[in-house]
Amino acid sequence: MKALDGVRILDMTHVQSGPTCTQLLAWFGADVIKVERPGTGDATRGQLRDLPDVDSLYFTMLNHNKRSITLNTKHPTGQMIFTKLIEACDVLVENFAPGALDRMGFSWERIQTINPRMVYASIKGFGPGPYEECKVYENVAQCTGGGASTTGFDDGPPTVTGAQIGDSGTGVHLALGIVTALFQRERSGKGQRVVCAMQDAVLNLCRVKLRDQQRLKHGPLTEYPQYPDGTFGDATPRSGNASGGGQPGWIVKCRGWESDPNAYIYIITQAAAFNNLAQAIGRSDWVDDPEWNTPQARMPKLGQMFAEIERWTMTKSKFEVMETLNPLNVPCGPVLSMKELAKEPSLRATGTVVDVDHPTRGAYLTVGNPIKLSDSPAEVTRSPLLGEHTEEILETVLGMTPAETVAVRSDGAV
Ligand code: CAO
Repeated sequence: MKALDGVRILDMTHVQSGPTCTQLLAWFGADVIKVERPGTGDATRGQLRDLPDVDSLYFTMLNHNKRSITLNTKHPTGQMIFTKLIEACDVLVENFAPGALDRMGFSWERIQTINPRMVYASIKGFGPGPYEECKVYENVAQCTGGGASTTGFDDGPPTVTGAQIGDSGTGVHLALGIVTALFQRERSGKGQRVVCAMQDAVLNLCRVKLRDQQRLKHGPLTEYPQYPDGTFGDATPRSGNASGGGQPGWIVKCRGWESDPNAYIYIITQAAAFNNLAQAIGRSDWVDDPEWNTPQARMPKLGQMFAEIERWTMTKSKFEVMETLNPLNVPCGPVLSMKELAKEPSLRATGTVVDVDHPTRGAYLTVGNPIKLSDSPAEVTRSPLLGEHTEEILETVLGMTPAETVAVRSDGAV
């Protein structure tokens, strides 16, 4: 048994943000029916292709464990089928441009009339306000949600991160909204509207930077690399690799950094383990030196402190540093490349990185469910081919006869 067994999702999502959400729900056991436009389907099937005429990795890695039905929801017969699907499902998820579902004729009011138990969940770029009609992609959200203005180095331009906090970050938020609404439905018997704006989700993930905006009024941000010699403006600046928490941290070079772009490690100089760290790097003199042996004394010279630490880390590989410092309770983490992560045995063992077989592309590597439930195992099954389950869904979910499915196909609705 899986946690969401019996929950049926009408998945109108495309690109990355929405599919991330419904993929998680599928891993938890929901029956996810992905509705795609006949002929083309989700645009990502054909984007960033590495192999000709084969669903892209972009698509396959975001649409595991789902079924695909092609359906023209602007065609009258397609709309009749879509109405029946709304009746048969528990959740409708979409991330079209604002108003797209209303333009198809399916407003929230109409959806509630068709199925009062329906949870209707959407991702949009912005919430209500001046930008609510805008179309939004990942990096637009990173810029408008506070990620870009606070990422990078002070003397460089705003920078977006590799982590897809706008798309996948919002998808994860929406998944929580959906299961929360389903939980409430258990008691109220009613569905509800769930909306998550990408700007809001990114800002939520940048919460500590809004914290720093308010701290700025009361003096410089002493853990930022600008302190004590640089200047602070009136907005939270970019903090380079400084830690966002109360314990100073930085990325330092390790042996081989000259040729290996990832020969680095992040080290946090947690106060409780500072003496251990000082001894490990050959600076036992810091332990009794009032210039160094309190967090307050170290604050104005974090640059000098990390330079000293780096002198030591540069003599070791990032894994040797990890092996030395972890037993001393010094939190640290090597900068791992995608190549290293793909080979990491512990991630394979837990199913976080898995091989999946696909009928037209062959085997490929993907990220499995990062959320582990002890009583709801999540095996990863391949993404569906375009319309692979059209007949199956029409017949088993909607109870149509084979003759009726032939008719709706020749009608051009599927
Ligand atoms: N049958 C018939 N029509 C369909 C259909 C189907 N099965 N599926 C989609 N369509 C139609 C939609 O109804 C819409 O038609 P109208 O413009 O006439 O209403 C049209 O296809 C295109 O939808 P769209 O405007 O959402 O697509 P786009 O490529 O222009 O924009 C995106 C893409 C992502 C910018 C936009 O959907 C958006 O802003 N979404 C919300 C924010 C979001 O999730 N962004 C993350 C994207 S991942 O980086």
